[in-house]
Amino acid sequence: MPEAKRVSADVAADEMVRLAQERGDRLAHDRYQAMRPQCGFGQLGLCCHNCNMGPCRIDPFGQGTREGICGASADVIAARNLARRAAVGSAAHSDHGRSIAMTLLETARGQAQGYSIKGPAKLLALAKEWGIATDKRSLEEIAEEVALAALEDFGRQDGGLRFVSRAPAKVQARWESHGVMPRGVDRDIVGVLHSTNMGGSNEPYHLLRSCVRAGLVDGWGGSMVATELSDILFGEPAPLVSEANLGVLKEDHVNILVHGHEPVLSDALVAASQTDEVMAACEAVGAKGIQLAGICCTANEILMRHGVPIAGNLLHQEFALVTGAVDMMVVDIQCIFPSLRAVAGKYHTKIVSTSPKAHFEGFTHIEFDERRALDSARTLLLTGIQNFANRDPGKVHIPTDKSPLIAGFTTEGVFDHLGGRYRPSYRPLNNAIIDGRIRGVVGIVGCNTVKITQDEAHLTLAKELLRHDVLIVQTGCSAIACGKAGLLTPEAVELYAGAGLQEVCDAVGLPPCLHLGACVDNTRILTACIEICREGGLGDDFAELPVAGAAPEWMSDKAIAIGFYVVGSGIFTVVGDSLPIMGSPRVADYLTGGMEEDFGARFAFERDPLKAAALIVEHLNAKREALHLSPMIYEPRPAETLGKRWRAGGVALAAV
Ligand code: NFS
Ligand code: SF4
Repeated sequence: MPEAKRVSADVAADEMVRLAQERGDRLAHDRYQAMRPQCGFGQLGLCCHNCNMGPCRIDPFGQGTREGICGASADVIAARNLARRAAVGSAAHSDHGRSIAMTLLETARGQAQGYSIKGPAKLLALAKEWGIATDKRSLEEIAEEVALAALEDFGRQDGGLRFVSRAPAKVQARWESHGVMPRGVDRDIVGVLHSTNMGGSNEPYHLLRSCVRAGLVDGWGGSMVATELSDILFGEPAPLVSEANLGVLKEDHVNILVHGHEPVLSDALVAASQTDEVMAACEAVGAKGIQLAGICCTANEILMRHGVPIAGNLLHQEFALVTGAVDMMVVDIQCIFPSLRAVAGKYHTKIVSTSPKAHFEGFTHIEFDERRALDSARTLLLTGIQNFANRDPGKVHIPTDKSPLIAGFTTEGVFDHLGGRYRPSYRPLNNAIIDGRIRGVVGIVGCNTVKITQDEAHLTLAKELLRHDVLIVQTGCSAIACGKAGLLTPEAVELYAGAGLQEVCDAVGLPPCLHLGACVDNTRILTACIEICREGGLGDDFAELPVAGAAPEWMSDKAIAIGFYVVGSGIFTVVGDSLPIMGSPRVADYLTGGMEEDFGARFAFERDPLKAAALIVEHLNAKREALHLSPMIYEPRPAETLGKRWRAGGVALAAV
């Protein structure tokens, strides 16, 4: 009998899974097993319920129905479904961006309690970029105008998004010539919903172009607004040390988890948790203090700005509850399982929803109001502290596993390190690529999924690329996966990096995988690529750079939107599970082939992380060759040395 697949590559998760089994808790992987076999029509993208004459489904083998009742083909149905999902993902990131812009506006107007402008340098830089006057004006006056300008891009009808002008001219030219120039965030998302309404667009390539546009308004619109304005409001992240995994929970502390995405709430919770009142309340219930920790992207947000430790990524939301030590989980929006109600029901954990945009049956709803942020945060914390008394010590089981990590890298900050403190520049990075020490830069991002062993694809792909001298940048649940596994530490250099990458990282003390933040911060990868182009020597188009993207365990529609803006911007991207379009060979061929001619890059679908790594290395090599770069200085590190202290024999460390 084949060995049963492990639920997780993470030992702490394993421990929780075993405990959950003993206790009869049903978790996501149990529900996944019960769901199998999953509907093949849905997986292939061949099910349509866009009107009430349906639902219609197309027989992928060409023997049954070949068209919907309205006559829609497999190609149309697959492309139309994909466009809708890209629009949903883009809407999620963009609405998050809108919240940040609104909070910045309220802060500037003195209407938001407890927030202030913590990233003045970023504010001034953005004001300059957007032609907003800064002379003799207060930070608040400037911030008000910047926030209003950002909000304008949501409702803009024409003229193009402000951030589009950041993109290299060749990238913009491709968008123009293929009719996907992003116009306005809300407009282009609504546009997809309109086109995919019954009897709307029925030409697959037109629909696929609208997927690209829906992605672009995310990456160059909503998400970029979220990143830039979060830096202004909450401060620009700087490298800091913290920890990740369930071992960060403390038996003698009130453990409060924040889960979700919008940092507006989590940032206020961090501020409110440091008051004397909160400490006194902890003491009153017999707790030594309060331990805040994060799940999913809100975890990344407060990690990179405050060093708050990470409890885990997507699938850890349930594992954390099985510890019996979580007194409250505060959720806002996105990636939150409604199952938390049932899992928490076996424990004392209080699950509190806070966003006006997301209510959950059975969760306590305490709405968060950013105008009274500190009061709201205080109420939430006191609720959690009170619940400490209800903990059943007999059920408490906290795994000891946790790993140190470094987080808080940004486009502006990271290369300060490479360039030395007084010479912030991308020159050293570009040179390391040009000289053949670093093969290229790859973003490994995205989710967890129950369909494969949690974290395993992220880790295998990362290690395989590191041994090929690839510098890795990370966000989202992928960054958390690597954080839990110790890859976000300088020590990982010796354990996994090839000799060239070792030289570069060792010279400046960088980890080989750089944590750039939450999923909206994938835009930092775009802006880093802009800087690489600007620095010179590696081409002036994203499509020329030896860079790539990967989302080996993707599950969310947000990942589809990200995929489209990354590929649509000219960056080759490998996703694990194929996009749900395989029932249409024409759509699949375009995404994995024809798209390159139009947009400078294509998708690849590859579930095996070693094969995905091979595709990426091959791609980086091809780009290097096209740029006539030097051959790599060192052979790839032998696979059998991974995880062991290693240095290429007899190689002198060259100055970087
Ligand atoms: Ni990104 Fe972050 Fe995680 Fe996936 Fe969900 S938390 S926004 S969508 S699961 S990486
Ligand atoms: Fe069927 Fe066409 Fe209606 Fe879709 S839009 S459900 S294919 S009739």
